[in-house]
Amino acid sequence: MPTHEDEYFRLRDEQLEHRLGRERGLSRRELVRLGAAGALALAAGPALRTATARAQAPAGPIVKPLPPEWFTVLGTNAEMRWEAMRGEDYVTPAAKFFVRNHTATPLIDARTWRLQVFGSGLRRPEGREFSLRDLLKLPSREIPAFIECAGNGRSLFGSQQGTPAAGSAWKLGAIGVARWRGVPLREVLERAGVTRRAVDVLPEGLDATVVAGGADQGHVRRPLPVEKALDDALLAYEMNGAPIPPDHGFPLRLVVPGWIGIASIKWLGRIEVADRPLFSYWNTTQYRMVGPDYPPDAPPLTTQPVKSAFELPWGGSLPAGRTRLTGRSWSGGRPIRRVEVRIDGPGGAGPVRRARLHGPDKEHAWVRWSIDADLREPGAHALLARATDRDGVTQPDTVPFNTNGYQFWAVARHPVTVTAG
Ligand SMILES: Nc1nc2c(c(=O)[nH]1)N[C@H]1C(S)=C(S)[C@@H](COP(=O)(O)O)O[C@H]1N2
Ligand SMILES: [Mo]
Repeated sequence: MPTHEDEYFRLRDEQLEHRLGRERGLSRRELVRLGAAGALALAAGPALRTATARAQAPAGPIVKPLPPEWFTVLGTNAEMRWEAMRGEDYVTPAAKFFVRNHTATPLIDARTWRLQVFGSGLRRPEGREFSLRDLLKLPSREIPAFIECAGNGRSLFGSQQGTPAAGSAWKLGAIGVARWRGVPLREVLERAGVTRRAVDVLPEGLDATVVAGGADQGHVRRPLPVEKALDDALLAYEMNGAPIPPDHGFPLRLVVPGWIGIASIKWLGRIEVADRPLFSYWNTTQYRMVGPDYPPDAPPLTTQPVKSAFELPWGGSLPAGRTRLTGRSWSGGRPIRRVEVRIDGPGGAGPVRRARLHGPDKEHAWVRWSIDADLREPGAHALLARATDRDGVTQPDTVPFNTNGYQFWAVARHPVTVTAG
């Protein structure tokens, strides 16, 4: 019987073969002749045969196809169009999952790749290395969790509150939920000899270093407190039951449930465990609230607030008459307790009605909901959904401005035009 890891590497070979065939215009026959190992060497060149895996230069910032009916491309990022989730099951298929890349997706050879765990918070600071095979032998867990960019909804600071914020102009599609399988970070830290003196854990990506604010900020990395690292952080090697695709962190990404997306470092190469607080561009200059309503030393952002989205095109049209509106709501804290929907039309605000919740309502993921509407008046409408989680946290009508446009969690006014039936 094939072991989990045989299956894993077989799948990877198939994926690689498929992608290389597309990229290089090789036929399946030619690829089979080269063999998976040959195909790998062709992809990577001699460098990959050294013991430490290195990221390879990718063709573009994102490897997977980005069909325009599913995605809006924003620089090196791709936002999911919410209408792509309509009729989908609980999770977002990997093919439809948004991508947020500071630079570009690296192509990494899983066979030579190693994870280095080191630092002053370990019994032996030189630490140890783990291969993917090592990790696959450790106890695994599968959890549903969203990855959501802290800047999701940023453009609504401008369109809804009249105060545009700097950064990628996401609407609400910088989120997806997947089933992530991997090794709890705790298992790896314990095997690496984490001590009681450990304070911060710093995961670092193998993608290119980031030039920002006039300086090279180094590799994408962001410390998290050892408490969260030992609690529910997961070193994920599977997304929705298949190896994580390149764009989402192959061969290994961190998943930090409930926290802003930047915590979930992709393409992990190194994890420092330190006996003192650690800092990077991503927990000092970035990902803190800066604005007139925030103190000058606001703490780094962690848990995501409560939000909702309709599974409809932004600014699309709906025929007048009876229609079923669907959407999803989520919270970085607790599962969702209720969702209230209001429809504002040319004649003013409609009544507030409870949406019906469907299926799973998991912590650190989302819940699906629906509501039947009867749209009578043609013209411009706004669809509003307000979610409340089980801690009683409710989406507000407005949120205080912050210059980087993080965590827009006010009730969104989703624009639609009702056309005469
Ligand atoms: N190594 C690395 N990890 C990263 C990033 C990155 O650019 N490089 N982007 C982060 C940000 S800002 C977000 S929102 C999520 C996006 O994950 P996704 O592309 O799988 O949707 O990955 C995070 N992890
Ligand atoms: Mo992000």
